[in-house]
Formats: sequence, C-alpha cells, structure tokens
Amino acid sequence: MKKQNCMILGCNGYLGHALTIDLLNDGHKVIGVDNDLKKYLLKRDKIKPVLHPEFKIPYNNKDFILYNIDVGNKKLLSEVMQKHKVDTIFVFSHIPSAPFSMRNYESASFTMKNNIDVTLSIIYSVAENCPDAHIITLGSMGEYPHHCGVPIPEGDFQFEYKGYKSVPLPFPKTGGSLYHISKTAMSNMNDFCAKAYNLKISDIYQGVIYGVNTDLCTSHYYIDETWGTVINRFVSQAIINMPLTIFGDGAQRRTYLSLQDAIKCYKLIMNNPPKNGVCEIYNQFDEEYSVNELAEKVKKIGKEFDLDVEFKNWDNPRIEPKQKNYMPINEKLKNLGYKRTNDLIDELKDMFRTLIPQKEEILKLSNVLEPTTKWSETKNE
Ligand code: USQ
Repeated sequence: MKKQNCMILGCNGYLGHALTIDLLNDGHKVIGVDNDLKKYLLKRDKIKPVLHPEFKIPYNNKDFILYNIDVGNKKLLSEVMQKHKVDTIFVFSHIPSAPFSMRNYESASFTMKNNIDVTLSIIYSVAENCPDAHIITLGSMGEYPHHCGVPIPEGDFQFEYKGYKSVPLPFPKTGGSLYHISKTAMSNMNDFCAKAYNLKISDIYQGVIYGVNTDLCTSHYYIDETWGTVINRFVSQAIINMPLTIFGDGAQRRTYLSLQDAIKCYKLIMNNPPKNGVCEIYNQFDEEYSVNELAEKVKKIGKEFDLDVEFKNWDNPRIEPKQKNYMPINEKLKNLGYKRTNDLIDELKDMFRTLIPQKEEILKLSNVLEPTTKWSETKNE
C-alpha cells in the first residue's frame, strides 16, 4: 500500500484518535488538527472518559504534527493546507451528538453553526489549495428516515410518481434530531460542491459505533447520555449493576459497526478515491439490531462475567417513529473487500474484559447515565 500524507481534522476524538494511531502504525504521515472543543464541552458537563485520557497520544512521533486550531477558521486551515501537501483529508470535526443538539436553543444553534461552518471551511480550503486531495467525511445513517419502509440505497435512486419515472436522485433525508439534520445539510453541500469545484469526496453514512480497542487507543470511551452510544452505555451499566436504559419499547432498529471495523472501512475508502467531481456515498455498518436484541446480548455475555443484568424501559426521550421494515443496503464496502473482524458477541466479551477493571471510574459517572434530555422539551438554560 502506498504511504500517504493524511490530514485528520478532529484528531482528538473517539474516531479521529483511533485512526491517527492506526495510520501511524501503518507508516503513513499524519497532520492532526483539533481545537479541543469536545474536551471543553465535556469539562463543562463534568464528564470524563472512562479510560486514561492521555494514553498513547503520539505527540512525540516524528510522523505526526498537531495543529491546535479551529477547523471552522478557513484562513488558518488554508495555511495548514498550503504548508503540507496532503493526499487524504479525514473529517471528524463535527459535533456528533443527537442529545446535545436537542438540549436547548444554544446547543441546537451551536451544533448547526459548527457543523456547517466546518464543512464550508474544508470545502473552500481544499478547492483553493489542494483540489486533488481526497476528502473522506462522516455523514450518518440517521440522516435517512429509518421508518421509510423501503430499501435504503447507497447514493442515488429512482422513483415512480403518477406514472412518471424520475432521474437518479438522492434518497430522502429527514434526520432524527437537529444534529442529524445538520448532517443532511452537510451531505447536500458535499454533493453539490464536489460537482461545482471538481472535488473528490467520499461521504460515509455511518451507523452507531461501539467498542473499546486499546491497541487503537480508545481513551475517549464515553458512556454518559450525551456522548455515549448505546452499546458502550449498556456494557458500562451492566458492570455497575444498573438496569440497562432501554428507550421506549426497545423495538427501534439501527445499524452498528465496531470501532476497529470502522477504521478498516476508512482505510478501504482511502485507497479507493472517487474521480474528481464525484461525491461517493457509502452506507457504513456491519449489522442491524433492535435495542432489545442488543440488551439481550449484553445480558447473555454479562452472565459469563457473573453479572446479573436487568432492564428498565424508559419513556422514550427521543422522537422515534415506529418502524415497519428496515432495509438499509451496505454493498459498496463489501465490494471493496470489507469483512468483519469480530462479531458483536466477541466484541462484547472484549469490552467486558477491558471495562470490568474500570468499575470504579464507571461508578463515578453513574449520575450522568440516566436520560434527561427529551426531544419534546426545551430548557431555557
Ligand atoms: N438508546 C437506548 N438507550 C440508551 C441510548 C440509546 O435505547 O441508553 C437507543 C436510541 O433510542 C436509538 C439507539 O439506541 O434508537 C441508538 O442511539 P445512540 O445514542 O447509540 O446513537 P445515536 O444518537 O443514534 O447517534 C450515534 C452517534 C452519531 C451517529 C449515529 C448513527 O452518536 O454520531 O451519527 O449514531 S445513527 O444512529 O444511525 O444515526
């Protein structure tokens, strides 16, 4: 594999950090950019990641350079792009939390502004300084209406209406929270600007990521209601004997992918850039499960670790329509050679093994595990 000069925008988060380590291990050069916004937001909420925050940060690696700047500052980002010739730019510099975006006006507005500003800053910086660089950016499977009742394609589809067949068009994107709606805007901007400025963009509609892989330095393992995702939260709740927080009747189906397989997919996409002028869409996930199925699996594996796991159904704090069929398609990554590393059961075992020794750290976070943000309420804070 050809060694690349990579830029990772948002290199200090859960995904950006793991990818930085992995690319350096593979012998690539990495320019990291991060303004520590997430650290600031977490500190404000008095939330700490469960594993050691400074674990394995590669500040002293000769192939790694860190810029502590705001990706949304186009002037500063352009200067970095002028200074370093890069082949691939990975974008993780979005505010990625649905509950955060639904807290109140300030959080909603901040999520929208940040995510849109960052997207524009990247597109224009690349168009003006390095138009042949491949931008790999994160959309979300949550942009699609999960309850649409028809197969969800990767990219364009055609439909029939009143006897007429449409031209190929993007699948409808409604978004299940204001965060997801910020992602729909970003995806539309990426698609439009790839054509307008002749850029190469891969937009990854990513499912829910889970897992703790210490080789990949998952120092940013979050479990609180705002930044933690459901599987990571359930395993931690099981470890401290807290009933798993199932939202609503737990029938909602979503797509899931382990952290290490997400990294694998980013690298497959890195090695398969689209042509200039194309925004290639990937649905990136391994399997789909209902929340109840996840809870049952956590209970089953918890038992192997002598944990007696219970459930509690909460009034769903989110607005999640009932789903009839859920049929998302994920063929493109398989066609590029994606094969899962471990199944969910093996990943869960690994998570329990790594996290049981962290029980005291998890207990310290028990006050931020219960859901408090309701999609239908706004708090004037
Ligand atoms: N859920 C529970 N109990 C919990 C937490 C969540 O039942 O304690 C349920 C939710 O109602 C939802 C599902 O689990 O149906 C997934 O929720 P999540 O919090 O794990 O993930 P979500 O908010 O959907 O967002 C995450 C990432 C986001 C990414 C998205 C992909 O934080 O960045 O875009 O996954 S997707 O879910 O396809 O939208």
